[in-house]
Amino acid sequence: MRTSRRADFPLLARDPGLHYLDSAATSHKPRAVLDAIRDFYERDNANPHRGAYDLSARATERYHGARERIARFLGVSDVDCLLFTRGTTEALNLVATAWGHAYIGAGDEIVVTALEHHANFVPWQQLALARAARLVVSPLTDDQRVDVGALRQLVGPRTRVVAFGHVSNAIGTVNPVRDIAAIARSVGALVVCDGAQGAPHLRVDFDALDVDFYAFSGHKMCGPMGIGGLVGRRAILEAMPPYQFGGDMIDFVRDDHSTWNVLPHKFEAGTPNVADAVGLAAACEYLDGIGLDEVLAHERALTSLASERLQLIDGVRVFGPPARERSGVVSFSVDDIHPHDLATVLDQRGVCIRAGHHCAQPLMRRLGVPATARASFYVYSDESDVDALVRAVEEAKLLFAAPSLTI
Ligand code: 7TS
Repeated sequence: MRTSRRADFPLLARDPGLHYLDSAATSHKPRAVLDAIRDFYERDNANPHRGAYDLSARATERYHGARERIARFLGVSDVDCLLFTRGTTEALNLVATAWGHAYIGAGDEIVVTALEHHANFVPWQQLALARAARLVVSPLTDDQRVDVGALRQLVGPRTRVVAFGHVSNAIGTVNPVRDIAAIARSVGALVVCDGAQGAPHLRVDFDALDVDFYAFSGHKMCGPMGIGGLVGRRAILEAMPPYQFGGDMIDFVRDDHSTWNVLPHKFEAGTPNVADAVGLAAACEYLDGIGLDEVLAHERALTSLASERLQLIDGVRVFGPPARERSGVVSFSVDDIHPHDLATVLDQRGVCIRAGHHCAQPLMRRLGVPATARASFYVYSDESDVDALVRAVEEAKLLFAAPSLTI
């Protein structure tokens, strides 16, 4: 088994008894990222793009340097087409609102899959409601993959958008992005990929991916909270109206109308989050230092081990495709124990898992469960985390089999 990088993560290093298995919700931050943020504030802090003084020019340089570094990480050659947002949620709302209200009309169809996180479901649902369009939910196979054959049947001449996740946060299914994009392209639909769980774990090469938009969150990939982005195709971004209005995003403001700045500024109204962009660039440097192939191999080894060992426990059901095909997620249920109760027992043993619908209620309905328990792994996880998880689930089973005992 590969070694973990726990020592690089101050929060984990200071608490050896903590088994953090909720990285799909947010990852921990390596020292290099924390140092980069502090360094920005200590040396270069100023509002970029505005001041005529050297310090502001340095802040501007740091901001654009960060954009270039993150673009390189994601395989984006047209750097100004990487727009910073607060994260995936804001990025997807940007597309659904700015693009959607410009191009979606009555009777049009928007296709999403039944695997989606609410952030890639509700904005499209609301757009469809506002424009009298139709939201079509593409079904899944029995092992919770996108049913590509069914999707092909669903798209047609009225399909304007196909929006889907790179990787499911709830069960770890990795989607065939190019196959889905090809189906969307065959009818001329916009291709939108939610990369919140893709960018942290898989090598993303935006230029080769054949999607129109790719959304991501920094905090799930070793970066800080409050920064993420949207990568888009230049022609589409230039033709789209802005999302928010204010400082930085204008060219001229007349009394009766305004004109817009060039990319990326047109979509970045207001003071940008420079420090966290710098932090995210450091996170990309950190992950590239490990290598994305190694990141995935490491977490898949742990995911396979955890899935195998959990499935040996009577009454445990693991959802989704086989572990070797998922990202670092094990979503499971234990007969007769509600996932919330399980998570509480595990927490008392220092094991942090997520219990609930994982912001994927359409998926939970299709699984026929209100919630699952989810353990998710990342670069700092190791075999001792799997041991602690399995041991704690076994203990929870014993506790709930003996109702007279209190937890
Ligand atoms: N899309 C996917 C696939 C996600 O996993 C998440 C967050 C989002 C969108 C939204 O990202 P945000 O950074 O804008 O919040 N997923 C989770 C999760 O699985 N548990 O907590 C947040």
